[in-house]
Amino acid sequence: MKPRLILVLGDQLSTDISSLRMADKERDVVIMAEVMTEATYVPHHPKKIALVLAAMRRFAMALREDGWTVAYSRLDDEANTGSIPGELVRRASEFAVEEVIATTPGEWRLIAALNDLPLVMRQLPDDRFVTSPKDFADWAKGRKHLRMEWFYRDVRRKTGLLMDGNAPAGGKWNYDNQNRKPAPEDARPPKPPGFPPDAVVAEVLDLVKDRFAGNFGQLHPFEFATDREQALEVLDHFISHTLPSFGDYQDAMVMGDPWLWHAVISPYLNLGLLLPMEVCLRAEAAWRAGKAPLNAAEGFIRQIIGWREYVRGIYFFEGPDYTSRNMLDHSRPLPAFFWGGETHMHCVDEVVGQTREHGYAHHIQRLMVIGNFALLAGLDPGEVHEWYLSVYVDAFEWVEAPNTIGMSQYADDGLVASKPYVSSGNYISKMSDYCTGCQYDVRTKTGARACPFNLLYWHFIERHRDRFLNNPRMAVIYRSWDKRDVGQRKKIVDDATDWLARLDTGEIV
Ligand code: FAD
Ligand code: DLZ
Ligand code: SF4
Repeated sequence: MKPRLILVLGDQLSTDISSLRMADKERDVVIMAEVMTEATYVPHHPKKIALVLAAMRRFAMALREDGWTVAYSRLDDEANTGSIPGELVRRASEFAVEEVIATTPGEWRLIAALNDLPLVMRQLPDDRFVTSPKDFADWAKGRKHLRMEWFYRDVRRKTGLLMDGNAPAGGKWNYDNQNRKPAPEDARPPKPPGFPPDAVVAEVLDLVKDRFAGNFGQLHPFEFATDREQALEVLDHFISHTLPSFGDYQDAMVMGDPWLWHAVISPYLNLGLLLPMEVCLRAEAAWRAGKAPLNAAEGFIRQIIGWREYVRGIYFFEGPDYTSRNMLDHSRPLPAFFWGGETHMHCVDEVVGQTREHGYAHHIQRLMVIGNFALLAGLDPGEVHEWYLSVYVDAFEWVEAPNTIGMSQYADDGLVASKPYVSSGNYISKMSDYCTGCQYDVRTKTGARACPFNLLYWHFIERHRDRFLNNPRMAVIYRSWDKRDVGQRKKIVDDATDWLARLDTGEIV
């Protein structure tokens, strides 16, 4: 029998993936390829490229040790054609293969490229998730609103996670109202474990340094886990030391501490080194053993079987045009400070700086600092989407796009978010220590020292009046704004307009 090619992509590093399950160790050839098209479709953070390539190399080594034949293309191999389809065609000829078995990629671009190949191609479902795109489509059918909360409750029932019979554990589905505390001043959250580079990782780091030195982002120090064993160590550490406070301080932001009480497992989940159900079962077991409170376990599990599954459902349900949506008609280009240029806004500077250093920011930093600014300032959502896809080590389009286009930028007209995630500086001041030492004053509402978030918030509210006035969750905001003195309102909007004009001329703002 002729061999078949078994494709394993850089974010499909699970031994139980559907393509490998269908394969025959004696007959088939596993193909893995480091290629320039994947390394350059956006200017990825160097840590992200290094993480993906190092984890791919380790995974290939483990497969070989397990008896598989692996055709592995390194980025600098002379014969490397530079793309996944190119490598499939090249290897098909090398091994006299006519058929390719793949697990469906997590991006429309690559799904289409595989379908265009002059080879027999079988794309199997990626069943490493708790729900399938079909489950989501069935759930969505006939619903007016596709709200995450209702989806999440169905997944709780389906999986039995945090269920006592038919009822949610503790009597409530969601404990989010307990999860909004700022960090205590003397907090010392335990740092997640780091892994100093061994020879495999060091070689990849040299390659990335040579080829991608111009990309935004700091390559060293590199301490991410690059195989399942190390990823499990990160998970163990989180469950034992960090989960108990995860719920309480989930939304907190602190200067100089990027990780706080977060799990920092999204890169490993998204590469396939960890699986969503195992992670959730660990959190539930910690709660049932009395080692973590319910608000922490529920908050964590909701992020994974709620948000993570839901955004994947949205991505595949909405189709390839989702990333070009722009319902608010925003078109301002990304300011230079997104790529490390100077800004006087201390919060933005801090989160961009941390992103440059680590390729990581937690959810509230992404949503309520960077995303909030982008939405208030009317930045082009397509550019914002490409930025998020580039700069975070966990960024793959199926998860990044609905979070950016939908949740953060409201560019899908409220499909994901029931109201835009915008706030004045007050929210950032309450949840972080960023305003200390900022050149702007968060308590000042107009004038040169006014916090730009304060100005832009009302500019946003005013310029989108027609769209949001009748949104039930926004009505109270318009009522309070409209009660203000006309002159005061005009002054705020004029100051915001001036600030945006200065931003547009490239002045440091
Ligand atoms: P924790 O806070 O410890 O949460 C645990 C896990 O829950 C995460 O590892 C992640 O797998 C999951 N999770 C939490 N929130 C979400 C969410 N909104 N969507 C999907 N999964 C979630 N997450 C990505 O994995 N990749 C992305 O490219 C990405 N882009 C984002 C862009 C924007 C604008 C926003 C607002 C959020 C984005 N997120 C993305 C979601 C979230 O910010 C990250 O999952 C989280 O910060 C990862 O860090 P952690 O592992 O420490 O998460
Ligand atoms: C992100 C990424 C990078 C940087 N490099 C590779 C690569 O060289 N080879 C590969 O197979 N995958 C890579 N990836 C991950 C893919 O971009 C990812 O599989 C698709 O975006 C689908 O999610
Ligand atoms: Fe950010 Fe405004 Fe606070 Fe400065 S004052 S850190 S711009 S919220």
